[in-house]
Amino acid sequence: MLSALAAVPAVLQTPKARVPLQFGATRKGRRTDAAMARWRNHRLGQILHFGLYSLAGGDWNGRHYDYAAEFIKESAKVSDAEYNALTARFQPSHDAPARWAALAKDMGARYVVITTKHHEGFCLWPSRFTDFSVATTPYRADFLGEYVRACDAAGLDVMLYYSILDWHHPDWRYTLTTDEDRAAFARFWSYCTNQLLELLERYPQTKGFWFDGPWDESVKSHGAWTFELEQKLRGVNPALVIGSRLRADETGARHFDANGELMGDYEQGWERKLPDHPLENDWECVMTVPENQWGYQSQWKGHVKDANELIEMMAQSVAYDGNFVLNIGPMGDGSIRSEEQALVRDIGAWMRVNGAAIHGCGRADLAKQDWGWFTKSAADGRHYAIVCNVPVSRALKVTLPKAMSVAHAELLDGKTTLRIESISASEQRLHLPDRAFTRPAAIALDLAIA
Ligand code: JFZ
Repeated sequence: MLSALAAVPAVLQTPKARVPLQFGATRKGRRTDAAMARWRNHRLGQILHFGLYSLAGGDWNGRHYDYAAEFIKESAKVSDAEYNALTARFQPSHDAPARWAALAKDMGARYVVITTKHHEGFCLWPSRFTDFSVATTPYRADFLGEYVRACDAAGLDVMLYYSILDWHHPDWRYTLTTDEDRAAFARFWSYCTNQLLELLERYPQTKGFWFDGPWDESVKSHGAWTFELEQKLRGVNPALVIGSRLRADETGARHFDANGELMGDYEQGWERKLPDHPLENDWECVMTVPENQWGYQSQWKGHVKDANELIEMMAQSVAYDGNFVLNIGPMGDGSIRSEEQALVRDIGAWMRVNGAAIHGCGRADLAKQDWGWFTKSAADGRHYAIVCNVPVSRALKVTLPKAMSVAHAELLDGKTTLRIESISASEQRLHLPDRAFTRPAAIALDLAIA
């Protein structure tokens, strides 16, 4: 049966019927322009969740709520009036934006994503379209603007996170069942459109939008609107990088249209997980440190990742052609907990020595080895090995295609040249120095092709 099918020439096999779509993907394959290449080469980013929830840290009226702390309004069933009263306490220190930018820079991040408005609806910029913003808090100034300027000064690209889902706006709907719902939601969509255009006008250096919260029936049933919104933003700045999470098509398919094609510039569904093979599309993973914190959470729950684990996730992301973005949840006063500062410092120290194996690198098209990951520089084709599991023997077994071999191997840390031992036509051993490795080791490789 199988062989009979295989004998039919491909052109005679009935292709899967394509769904005709007006609001599906606008492009096949990756974007090839300079702005997208720049985003792709960043490879390491930082995402910040900051809002009124950062003041609560998962605590409400003497009780602690373990769930993701930015959901406190829902978890603790806080009334609108009580929640809105948090604005009276919103007064982060004025040097927070500069400190945060320095922290991202320190980590070796090349771009940052910041929550301009999370599900709670509170805006970090003084929006013309709502009073529920930083303008009506004791802070008063444009917090977002100060952060964007600080990032500019530090040479970091800024992407703006914007939640469509909005627990504060009276016209937000989860479902649209009545004409009144539909009219309200149309007003709500104009509100979002106005705010996004306002953000672009205020912060023209914005490199892209990171949309969130578009998963409810109300948005899904308006695939056309998500299409039009994306087009409108690209009309203002065609270089914008916009992930797949905003989009639905007219059939309600999200991220990928009904024909399986990616909508938007990169796969934005890699949330706290990584793919197990290189992807054809651009993609980005966003990762939390504990299990329950995007926004500041006073009590971390579950497994808390350490620097080595995060460095390995970053290496895997690069090896599989994606970007890795680490989340930080500053406290309401703008300070950052010591555990996160330590992680950032440790990752940064590693990046300063080994960053060449990450920035501007991607998949190497070499078989995965037991000790870690191969990456390859897009600029000069140089290969790197990132060793996350150092063998007790200190001997790395390297198996390459028969015609290929390692001609030179040098640790990025210490510039030590490694002794190379040939085992067979396809196998070599790279001998690491006999010292303790407390972090993954990155090795620059020169490959020879026979
Ligand atoms: C969303 C938000 O609800 C959350 O607060 C945070 O901002 C995060 C970055 O995004 O949470 C999600 C969204 C999508 C998935 C999981 C959590 N997902 O696709 O698995």
